[in-house]
Amino acid sequence: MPVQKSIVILGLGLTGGAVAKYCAERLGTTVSSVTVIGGAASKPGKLSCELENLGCTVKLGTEQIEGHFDLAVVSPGISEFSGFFAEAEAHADEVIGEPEFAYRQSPEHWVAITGTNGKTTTTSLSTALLHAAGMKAEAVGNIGTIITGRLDERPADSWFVAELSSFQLATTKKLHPHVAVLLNITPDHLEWHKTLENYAAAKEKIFQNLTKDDLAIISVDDDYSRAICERVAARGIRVCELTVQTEPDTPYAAFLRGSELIVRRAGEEQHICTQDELSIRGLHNVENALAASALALELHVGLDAIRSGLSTFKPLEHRIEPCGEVNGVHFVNDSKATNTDSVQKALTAFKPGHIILLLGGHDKETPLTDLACDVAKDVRVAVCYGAAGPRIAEALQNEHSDTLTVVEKPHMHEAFDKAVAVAKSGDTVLLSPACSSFDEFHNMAERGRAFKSYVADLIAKTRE
Ligand code: UMA
Repeated sequence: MPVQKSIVILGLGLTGGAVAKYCAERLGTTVSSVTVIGGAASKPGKLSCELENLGCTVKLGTEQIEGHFDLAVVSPGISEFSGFFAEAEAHADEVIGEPEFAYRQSPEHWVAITGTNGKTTTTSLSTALLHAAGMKAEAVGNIGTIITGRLDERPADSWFVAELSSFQLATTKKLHPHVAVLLNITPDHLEWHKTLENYAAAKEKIFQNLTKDDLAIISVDDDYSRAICERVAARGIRVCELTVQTEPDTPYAAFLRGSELIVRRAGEEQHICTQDELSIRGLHNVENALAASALALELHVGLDAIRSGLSTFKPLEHRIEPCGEVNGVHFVNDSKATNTDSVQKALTAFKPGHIILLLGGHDKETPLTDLACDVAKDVRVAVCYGAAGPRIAEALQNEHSDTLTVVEKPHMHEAFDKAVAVAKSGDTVLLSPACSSFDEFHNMAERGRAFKSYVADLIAKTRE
């Protein structure tokens, strides 16, 4: 008779729902009881009814836990420093997150990818490279597919390519991928982690169980990642240094030489392709492609499959996504750029002096000095809008650039109209807002779709 565990699940979103269903199906075998605590804002709905019908106890509108449990599984949105999380620690023998839970159920064939920016693209691209070689692989995790929800259908020889956020990594203990990637660390999510040090420490956990048989692919282009790279290498783990700024002299490295992408393994160089053979644009995407190639080579994918995957991969929605052309002006949706670092990276994808940039939205109050410096260098007209518009406009004006014009508009639609009015043939109108969208939209996807609808309307009007 297997040991039966009592399980409490915190959060009633995608994660909570999937873990509760998985556990409910095992009631009476490996699970003795399933309790879901929805959180202060949770209300009855379709999911809570479904879980009750499956035999779960569902508590809504509360963060209070009663009784004691063998295991708590906490949704990633719930901060480790919150009272809700503390409740789990007080009422369960062990507290873990969902990727850790899924890993314990099915620990074979995992690779994992984290970083402040680029992790979704790198996860999708890595999966595409494995598919190009005819391998079974699925992109899971923070990308939007709950890992636990895929366990039952997982073929034995299939790889999980897991995008893991800092929230998810913070609650991992045994999770042990064969290849782990860290793309970059820049300030983000401080409301959850409280300090940048905590945020970086959570990301570093992706490497905590790696052994000498595994490969760590780590950027050396920012201070936090470089420090992690040194610590992981000091443990005797094989580390592939990832960079678009230098040429490392380490036996494992993934770097750019001129415009050529090169991955070095055990001292031997593999010439992957040139920058213009990639289907995705911008220097940050070169880094993503290098990371995905290094990961694929470790899993024995051949160079032909890698090259074919890199040249045919389609940009993801809302990430430097081309969405139309009118009178020689190109429109690009980069609504996913919700922090300044993403915008600085997006700017590298376009011709300096020919960019009309839409910036603004909900003000995260992050520093703007570095962003303003790059915008002044590359952008011809910056149209600032929304709640953060005035603060961004002021930061840009403080650059006193002769080549940059700064304009303010109240909302994104007026900002778009202004961008269209000033754009000339050969320019790119780029929505890369550096802010979250909550002042005007529900989320970044709704904002991106709104931008695309403005472009579609403009195209329709020019055809009339
Ligand atoms: N809840 C509370 N209090 C809180 C937070 C959440 O009670 O402070 C409860 C509520 O019941 C709420 C539920 O938890 O309904 C939602 O849980 P959640 O916020 O953890 O979200 P999920 O629906 O489970 O989705 C999560 C990720 N969300 C977050 O990390 C905030 C999704 O990433 C992820 O795709 C999904 O799991 C699958 O792994 C989203 C995200 O914004 C896209 N991620 C951040 C990012 O990419 O920057 C990290």
